Amino acid sequence: MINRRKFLTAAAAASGAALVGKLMPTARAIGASSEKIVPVSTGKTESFNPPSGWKGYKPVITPNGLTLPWKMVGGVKVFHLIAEPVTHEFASGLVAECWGYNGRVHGPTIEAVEGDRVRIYVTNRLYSPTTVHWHGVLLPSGMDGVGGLSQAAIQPGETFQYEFILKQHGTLMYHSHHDEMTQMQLGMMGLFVIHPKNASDNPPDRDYAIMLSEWKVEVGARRPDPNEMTDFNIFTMNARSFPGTQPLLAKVGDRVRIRLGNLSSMSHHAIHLHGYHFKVVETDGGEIPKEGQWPETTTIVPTGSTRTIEFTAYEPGDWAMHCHMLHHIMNQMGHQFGNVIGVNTKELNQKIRPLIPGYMVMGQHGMGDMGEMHMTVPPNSIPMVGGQGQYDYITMGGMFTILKVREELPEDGSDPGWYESPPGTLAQVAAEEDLKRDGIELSKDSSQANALLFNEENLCGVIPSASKIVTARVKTH
Ligand SMILES: [Cu+2]
Repeated sequence: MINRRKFLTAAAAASGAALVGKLMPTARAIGASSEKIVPVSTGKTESFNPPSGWKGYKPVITPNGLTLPWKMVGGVKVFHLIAEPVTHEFASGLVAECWGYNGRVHGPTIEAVEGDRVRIYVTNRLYSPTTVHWHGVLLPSGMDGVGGLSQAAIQPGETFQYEFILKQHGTLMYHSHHDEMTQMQLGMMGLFVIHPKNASDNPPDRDYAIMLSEWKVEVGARRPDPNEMTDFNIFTMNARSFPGTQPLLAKVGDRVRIRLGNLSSMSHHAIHLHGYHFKVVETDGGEIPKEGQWPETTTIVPTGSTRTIEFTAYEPGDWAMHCHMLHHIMNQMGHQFGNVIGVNTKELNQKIRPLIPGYMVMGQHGMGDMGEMHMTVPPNSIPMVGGQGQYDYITMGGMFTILKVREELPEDGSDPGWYESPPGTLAQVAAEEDLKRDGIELSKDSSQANALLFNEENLCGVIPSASKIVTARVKTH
């Protein structure tokens, strides 16, 4: 039986290079690409200060992103989006040829106020037609941006003009609505935040905006593959993968709002925040009445929607915030290897190396090996997991970031560094006298880590006895 994916591959092969070349550039076609090389967008967080005298709202912070500048012309708020190829860095070591807006992937966050009349120019600097759809915004049908249905596509070199009055407030999005599969999987999307008219009444102390998305970037390739349907390998917050994600900062007592939008091709994301209970206060359909909100630690953000969460940051610390779909907190490579957890791979390596010099079977102790061993990764790719934390290697990548809550924060908004746990509040190796007091007896040989046995013997298929797993080390004074 031929599935849809195989069918598409077969169809593309059958119809030949001419069709492929016309429809979309593939990783292989990169060499022949006529795209202009632009500076690499590295996801630096930048703020935009509204023109002086403007008192409309407290601007959002887009970590690793930017708010689109605007100006007032005759009472209209004027924006200019430029659709163009962007060389984008997902995390240090992985750069890809994406499509975005104004030199950014994703596009800058558009911010306005309920009641504003906005005029948004869209210039197409791609070599493909495009349109922009204002996702969730209530507007006239002819401004909705669906190519062919609500308007003609914007041809390369053309500039279109969208104009409408914002009748609502909330966290909305914008994205290409022409050849959606290609253009959105190459990065053409952004957030559209509309503040309420009375936004200055009770703004949160910290207002963050994060777009969730997923990508397929073959190891070593520079072009995200828009044909991918299931096997995505880069999961991003504002188009950055951990350790490339910028931490969110808050001061103890701050009311924090985090706006989450999801325009992944195929996935919903279960965003989980450690250390707090939050409430979902808003979707892209509007505010949720107080009586309808309930406490949560995880919220599903379905693709094509937004969820806004709020909480008060009472507990200082370094708190993880990440997707709870476990393969969404991994980077590239993970799906390429056989499962060798618990297998002594020493002999296997020795047998394969004469054939493939330097070959190494990976993942003997689980996938944490990948980062910890500081293995060299293939050119233009990032390790499957994480980055160095304060205490150990953080064995997550992808859709993972850190909420840093502190009594005091640096004035300039810079990263305060790692959290120092007060005495008595940090998990550590158990002390011998504590074990004794609490009647926990460990057999003599159990102080030998089971992991050591794994290294010395071929344990393939053998399930170690529970007693051998209990402790890896015992702290002695
Ligand atoms: Cu996810």
